Order: sequence, then structure tokens, then C-alpha cells
Amino acid sequence: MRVFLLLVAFELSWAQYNPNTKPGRTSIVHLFEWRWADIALECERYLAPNGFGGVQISPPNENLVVTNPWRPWWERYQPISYKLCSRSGNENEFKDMVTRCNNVGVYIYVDAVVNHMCGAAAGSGTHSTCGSYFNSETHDFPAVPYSGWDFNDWKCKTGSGEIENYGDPYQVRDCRLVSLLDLALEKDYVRSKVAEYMNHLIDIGVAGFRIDASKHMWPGDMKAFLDKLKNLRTTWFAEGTRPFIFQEVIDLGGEPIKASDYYGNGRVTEFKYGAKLGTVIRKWSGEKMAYLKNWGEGWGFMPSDKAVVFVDNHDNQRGHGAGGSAILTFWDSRQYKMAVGFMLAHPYGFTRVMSSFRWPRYFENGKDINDWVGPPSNGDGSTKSVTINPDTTCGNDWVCEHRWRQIRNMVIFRNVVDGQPFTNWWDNNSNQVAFGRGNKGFIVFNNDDWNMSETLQTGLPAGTYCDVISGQKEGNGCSGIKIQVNATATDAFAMSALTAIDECH
Ligand code: AAO
Repeated sequence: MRVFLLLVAFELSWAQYNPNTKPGRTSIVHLFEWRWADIALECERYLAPNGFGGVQISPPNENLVVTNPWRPWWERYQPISYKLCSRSGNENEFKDMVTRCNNVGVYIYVDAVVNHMCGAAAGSGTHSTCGSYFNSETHDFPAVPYSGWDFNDWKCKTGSGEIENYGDPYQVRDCRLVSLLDLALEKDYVRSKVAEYMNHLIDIGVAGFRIDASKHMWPGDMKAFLDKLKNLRTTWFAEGTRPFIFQEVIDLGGEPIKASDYYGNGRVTEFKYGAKLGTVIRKWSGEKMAYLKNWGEGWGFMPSDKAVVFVDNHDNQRGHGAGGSAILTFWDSRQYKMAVGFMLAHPYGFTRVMSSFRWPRYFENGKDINDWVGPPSNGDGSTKSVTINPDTTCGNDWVCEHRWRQIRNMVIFRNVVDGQPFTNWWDNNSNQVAFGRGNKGFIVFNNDDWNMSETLQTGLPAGTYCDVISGQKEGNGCSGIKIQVNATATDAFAMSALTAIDECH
């Protein structure tokens, strides 16, 4: 009997590392600031047919409306209540999105902001996305409800009430992050309210959560509310499926709080990944692609089965969060495609693709003074819809990196090579590298300033293959480069900066 109980507990605690994506779907995409109506359409018309496993959405709950004079994207990280009501849409639109995406096998991952409510200086009134009243001075959020008792102010020991030093784990967990009112998650009442919000989303049919600002919560407090979560809806998921949990913890080293402190709760964001990959592809600090041979744990990253990886995120693509100027984004499109291609070809971690909006980036003294600019919006502040151009790119200033041919095809490549080993590494001791994934795929990168002409061992069965970077398989042919793989080796010459080979026959 005892053994049986232990086994059950073991399985339950492991399940939240599983992204819950459908078999053969291995990546999710962050559709940053998209409206629910647009996400529903995108699931049906693009994500499902192209093998995407899911979507990370922006926080769906009611938030502070900030107008100074325009609305910043970051207002969504200042909760006012857990009503499903935001610039992306209302509860009905949210439910419609979840149902339609789930029905085509693309699952929804919610960005859950549960460490805090709005900023201390937000004031009082009903300037919130659903019009709920709040008062940040008295810490009153009647639409939850939370009151003064539910915040950590008494616990924080800094003079300012703010996190002043990331070297002190108590400050980081008990004080305010950039003045955001810090919830007392040691209280069962607060844990229950958070769990109630997340369970409401599970009831609607979501598959998991990104937990915002996890570094600023005690791992044990998080475990307490995570343990209260229900299993996923059996309409779409197998009986007993736990929600996928990935925690936003920025650990670039050098602080006492480690990503590993959070492994017990689920996966963790690996911020070293994008910072290092950007440095390598930019060839900064003497880095070169040849050094990527032992990419992954060999670079000091967390265990692969704990990691969620990405080249950039909504913070560090605009100088928020961490990673610095090495982070590659859509603004550096050629290098960005190479980085995302490398990430998707390499077996390490669970991969998340970024999908952004364009903003009027403007640097003053090395800082983008428009880092706050919100999503493409109409005069009344409502978010613009994502229009689709005849050439399948997006309009209205939505960048849609996930629709870039090279990125979309590499999402498919990752699905094709899923479970295959990392094989046949080759490098020129500089910035030309290649590797295979068993007998299913092979990829070549040329980030040197000179052409490449090599004969490489691919591990692929002999035959004709389509390069999925320059084109793809179309009918019985390739729209891009066609590559002949011989019985033992193949000529990899005259290839573009990034070349992937995939089965096409
Ligand atoms: C806004 C205004 C504030 C105002 C506040 C309240 O900008 O001036 O006080 O409202 O009125 C987002 C925006 C914030 C915004 C907030 C609320 O980014 O600008 O504040 O919404 O509207 C830390 C956290 C991490 C967080 C990141 C931005 O640890 O959790 O800051 N990310 C999430 C979200 C993010 C959101 C929030 C959290 C809040 O993704 O969108 O904020 O819900 C160090 C620490 C990191 C720390 C960074 C930045 O990083 O390690 O933990 O991240 O500092 O403070 C080197 C180091 C690296 C270091 C980095 C930067 O790279 O190696 O470790 O330098 O110093």
C-alpha cells in the first residue's frame, strides 16, 4: 500500500514538466499581445496545419489601464482582478479561443501574474480593463477581493519597501518588484484565490501556465497553490493530466536565487540560452559557432528536461528583464533566423518561438526610450487585429516571426526529428557548423564571411532532399535548393547561411 501511494505522488509531481502538447508537436509560440479572436483564427488557419503545439498568451486577467498618454504593453503585468477581461478580449472571446485552438490540437498556455497586483502609485478608481474599482494606497481590490492583510508590506525589511538588492533572497521574495504590491502568498487565503483563478482557466481548457516573476515568490508558497490545481479537462486531455508549469526565473548566475530552487514546481525559463546564443552568433567575446558542439548542459545550463528555451522574450527584446544587448531579435533578422534555426534543430530544452509587434525603436544613450510602446492600436486604445497579407506575412505592424518561412519550417523540422539523437557534428573551427538528428534531419550553418564547400557525413538515407531554409517540399519537388544525399556523404557547398535538410520524398 505504501509503495502504491509513493508511486502516485511521484507521477503527479512529474507530470507538470510535460508540456502536454500533442504527440509530434514540439514547440509553442508566444503570440505577444494578440487578441483572442486573432489567436483562434491563427490556430485554425496556420498553427495547427504547421505543427505548432501551443500558444503562450499575454495575461488574460483584468489589469490597470495606464495612459501616459498612450497605453504601454506592460500595463498587463499590473493585475486589478482575476476577471478574464483585457485588451485581448473578454471571457466569451477567451473561451471561444481555447475551444477552437484545442479542437485543432493547439493548446493554450496562460501567462499567470500572481506574485503581485498593480503598482503602489496606481491610485484609486476604476481605470482598469473591466472597470473594477481598486485603491492601491489602501491595497483594496474588492473584485478579488484582496485587502491590506493580503500583502507583504509588513514582511519586507528594506527602507523603501522595494527590492533594493538581488543578493538578498528575502528582499527578492518579500519586497516589491518595481513598486508592484506584493501578495502574501504565505496566507492560505491568497493561495486559494490564486488557485481559484488558475482553476477557472483549467475549467475553460488551458493546458498550462507561465508563472510570471516566480523568482519573487518562495518556491514553497508556489508549491502550495500549484498543489491546489485541478487536472486538465478530459474533453481534450487524458484523464489525470497535470497542467504544464514553467516558471519565469532569471538566473544568469551571480545571484543567490538559482533556477534549481524551482525545479520541484515545474520547468524553468533558461535565460542563459538566449544570452549565450546571441553572443555566439554575433561573434562577441571571442565566441564562435564551433564552440556550440557541447551546447546545452555543457554550457552550464539547467538539465534539458527542466528547461524552457527561447532566443528572445517580450522583455529582453526591448531591454527589459535580462540578457543585455547580446539578445537577438527580429530587428536583426538574418542572425535571428540562424539563432532560432539552431535552437529548433538542437535537442536541448522545450522550445518557445517569439512572435512580436513592431514599435518605433529609438535609442538614446544606448537605451530604447520607446521600450514601453504597446501593441498596434487604434485611436481609442483598442488593439488592432492581425491582418494577413497575400504573401502570408502579417500586416498592421505585427511581425509574425513564426510565419517567417525559415522559422516555420524549422518548427516542422523539430517535429520530424523529435526523439532522434544529436549526431554527426562537424565544424571548421570557426563559424561553419553542421549536425544531424539521427537519420531524420541534418542542418548546416555558415556564419563565416566566406563560402563553404565541404563533403559531410549526414546520417541520412541516400536520396533527394529539400532544403527547408531556402524553400520547402512542394508536390514532388523542392521550391528551394534540392540536395542529393549519397550513400555515405553529401556535398554541402554553396549553401546559404543556414541550411536544413529534411526528408522530402
Ligand atoms: C512598470 C514600470 C516601472 C513601475 C511599475 C509599477 O516600468 O517603472 O515601477 O510599472 O508602476 C513588466 C515591465 C516593467 C513594468 C511591469 C509592471 O518589464 O517595466 O513596470 O511590467 O507594469 C526582473 C524580474 C522579472 C521581470 C523583469 C522585467 O525578476 O520577473 O524584472 N519579468 C516579468 C515579466 C515582465 C513584467 C514583470 C515580471 C512584472 O516578464 O514583463 O514587468 O510582472 C536582474 C535580475 C532579474 C530582474 C532584472 C530586471 O537581471 O536578475 O531578476 O528581472 O534585473 O530588473 C544582468 C544580470 C541580470 C540582471 C540584469 C539587469 O544581465 O546578469 O541578472 O543585468 O540588471
